[in-house]
This record gives sequence, structure tokens and C-alpha cells, in this order.
Amino acid sequence: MVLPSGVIPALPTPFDKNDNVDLDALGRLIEFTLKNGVSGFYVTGSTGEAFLLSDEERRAVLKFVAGTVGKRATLIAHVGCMSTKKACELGAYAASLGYDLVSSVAPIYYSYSFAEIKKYYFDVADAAGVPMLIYNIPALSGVHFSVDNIAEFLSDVRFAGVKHTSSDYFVLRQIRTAFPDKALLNGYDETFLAGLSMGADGAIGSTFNFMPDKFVKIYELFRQNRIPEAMEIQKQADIIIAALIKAGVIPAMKAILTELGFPMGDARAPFTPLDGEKKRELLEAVMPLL
Ligand code: MN9
Repeated sequence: MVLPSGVIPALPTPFDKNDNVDLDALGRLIEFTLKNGVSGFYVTGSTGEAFLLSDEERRAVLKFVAGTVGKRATLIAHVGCMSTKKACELGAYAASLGYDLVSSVAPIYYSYSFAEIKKYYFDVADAAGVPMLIYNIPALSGVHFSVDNIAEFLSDVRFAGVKHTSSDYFVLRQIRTAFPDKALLNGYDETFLAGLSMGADGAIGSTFNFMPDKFVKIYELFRQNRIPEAMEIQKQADIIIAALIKAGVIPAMKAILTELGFPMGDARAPFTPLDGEKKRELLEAVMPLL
């Protein structure tokens, strides 16, 4: 089983002026981040606006990224959908394209029981036939997995690990202790070093698209036990991330990438484009620090 580790950008989905998916900039962004040492890609997740894309668009992005990256990095396809049926179909499609893993956020909106959520994950893992990475993001999904819930997944060979997008590092540590051989990926970039310290193997994040060098450096310094130096870089990154959060993470990330020469277009409605003033404030705060 290929277990993901290191710095893994959660790729955005670029749109052109007519709001159509525009893959040219994505190909260049992939090359830029690979050159900076990233070890994998997380495709059509939250950062990729998965829930704002049509089925055809999700498939087109998955296909394009698999074709562009090939065997150069670990490929993780987020295939979470509102229905088990659709997630299974997308999971099987991603596996057929060569994705190493599939991943999914818990099924949302209807407040499903844990038994229902568990069945969803096992069905999707079976349909895909490649290992599943649980995407735990309670702040957005509203689903709060306990350590015991997570253990019900990770004790099964079909589950590769967890993308832990939560600031509860006690939970991360407990999962790590119970499952030393599974993949644990930190989710909030602003606490990447905390995640590594509490047992994460690496991280998946949106800000790695435009500052891969900083996070690859943090990862390397951590592995050399040079924690104070790693913390200095985390501090710099966090000044940037604070500005990003203030402006709105997805629209702000796209504005920064566009400014760097990777045209992303606007985030899709209901997201609203940053107005001129907000955008200027963001870019003035962030660009000199990159
Ligand atoms: O994939 C990302 N989470 C979301 C992880 O986009 C919801 C993070 O990279 C955050 O965007 C980032 C800013 O809070 O840490």
C-alpha cells in the first residue's frame, strides 16, 4: 500500500472568464509545486471546490491531474458525494485512472447515524478497490468522529488513514498511538508543525499551492529535529494564512495564485469574488512575504 506522507497540496480548480474549468494553469501549478518538493496531490477536495463542480467537471479534473502527474507523486482523489452511489462511481473511476488512494468527507446534510456513515465509507472503499483516506473535517461536515469511530475504520485493511482537519491534537495523538502504521495527514496548514509533533506523517493543504517551499522546509527541519528553525518558518507562514482567512480562504488563495502567474479565475458562486479593496489589502499583506 502506498502511504502518503510529506507535503501534499490540495489542488484548486481553475475557471476561465465564462466559468468553465480551465486546466492549463493547473498543469503549470503542478509542475511548480513538484519542483518545490511536494510529494503528492489531493484532487477535487474542499480546496478544489468539489461540491460546486458538475460530475463531468470532477471527472475531467481527476483525469487531467492523473495524466499530468503520472507516477511522479502520490495521487489522492477526493470522491465524496451526497449519495453513496455517486461516490462509488467516482471512486471506481479515480482508481481506473491510477489514483493511489481515494478519500471522502463524511456524507453531509441529513445527520446520518454513524452506522450509515460507516457503511458509506466501506461501500466507497470497496467500489474503488484502492485504500481509503478518511477526510475528517468536523468544522465543515458537522460530523464529529470519536477516536473509537476512527478505530472502526483504521482496524480494517481497506483504510489507509485519516486527513485530520481539526485542531484537536489529543485525538491525533491517540489515533497515532493506536495505529502506528496508518497514514495521518494534518489538515490545518496553520498548525502543520503541531500536527507533525503529535504524530502526523505530513499534511494536505490549500496554502501549499502557493508556498510549497516553506512547508517542505518545515517538514525537512522537523525530520532533522530542528524544531525552533521549523517554528520560525511556521510563524512566517501563519502571518500569510491569517490574511488569507480574513479575506476568505478559497477566493483569497485563487487571487494569490493568479497574482503569481497561475490564473485561477474566481471561486464559484455562492463564493463571491474579492472586491478591489479587499484584494489589494490581501495582496499587499501577502505578496512581499512569499
Ligand atoms: O485541506 C484546508 N482546508 C480547507 C485543508 O480548505 C477547508 C486547509 O489547507 C485550510 O484551507 C488552511 C487555512 O485554514 O489551513
